[in-house]
Amino acid sequence: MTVHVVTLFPGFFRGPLDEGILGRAVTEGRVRVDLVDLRPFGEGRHRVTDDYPFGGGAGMVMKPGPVVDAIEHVRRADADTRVVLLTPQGRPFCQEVAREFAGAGSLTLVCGRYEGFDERIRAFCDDEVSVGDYVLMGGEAAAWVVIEATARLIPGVLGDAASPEDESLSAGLLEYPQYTRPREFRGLRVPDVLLSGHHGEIAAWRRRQAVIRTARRRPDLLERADLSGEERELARRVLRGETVDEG
Ligand code: 6GU
Repeated sequence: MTVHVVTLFPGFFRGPLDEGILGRAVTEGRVRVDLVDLRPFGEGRHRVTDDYPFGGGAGMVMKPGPVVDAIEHVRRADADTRVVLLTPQGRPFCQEVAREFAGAGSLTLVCGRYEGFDERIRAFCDDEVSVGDYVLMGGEAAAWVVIEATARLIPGVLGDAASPEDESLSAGLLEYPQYTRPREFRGLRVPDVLLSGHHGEIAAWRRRQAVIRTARRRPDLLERADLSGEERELARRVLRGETVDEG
C-alpha cells in the first residue's frame, strides 16, 4: 500500500520509518511512505501556511491554499488515493477503520499544526479521523498511529507466521491474559490450564478470560462484541459485580 503524508514536519516520520517492522515493510516494498513537505506550498517569500482566524480568537489556522495545493499535487500523481484529514473532530479511529484503510490501496494523511484547519479544506478531503478524545499539538503523532495500525494489516508485514487480527480482538473483545516463562515469578503462578497441553481447554479459558476482562475494563465494548448467549450472561454477571468462576 502507499501512504502519502502531507506535513510541515516530514522529519517527524524519518527516524521511526528506518526502524522496526514498518522499516522492514518499507524496505521490502510492501508499504510505500511518501512524505510530502507542506512548506513549499506555502504562500509568499516566507512560504506561510497559517494565518490569524477571521473573527478573532487565540491561535493560528491552517490556510486553505497550501493544504489544498498539496492535496491536489498528490491526487495528480495518485488519482485513487483516499485523502484523510487528521483532526480531533474526525470519526474515531479504531480497528475497524484500520481494516478499511488497509484495503484502500492508497491513503493520504493530512496533518495540521496550530489550532485548526480553515473549514473549506474539508471539501477537498474524503474522510476525517481522530485518534482519541484529547488534543495533540499536531496531526503527526495521530498519522503515525494510523500508519502503524493500518500497515500491520497488510499481508506479509508481520511475517508469515503472525496473524494480525487476534481472535478476541476481531470479536471486539480485549485480549486474554498472556504468560511466558518462568512458571512461577515472585510467587505468582501461571494458570495450570496453560501448561496442560489441552488446546481445547486453553482456547475456552482464553475466550472466557477475554469476556471477563472486557466486562471489567471496557464494558463499552460489549455492546458490539460478538458473544454467544452464555458469554453474554457471563458478562452480565461480571457487570453486576457477582463473583464468577475464572477457570
Ligand atoms: Cl487526528 N489531530 C490532533 N491534532 N489532535 C488529535 C487528533 C488528531 N486525534 C486526537 N487528538
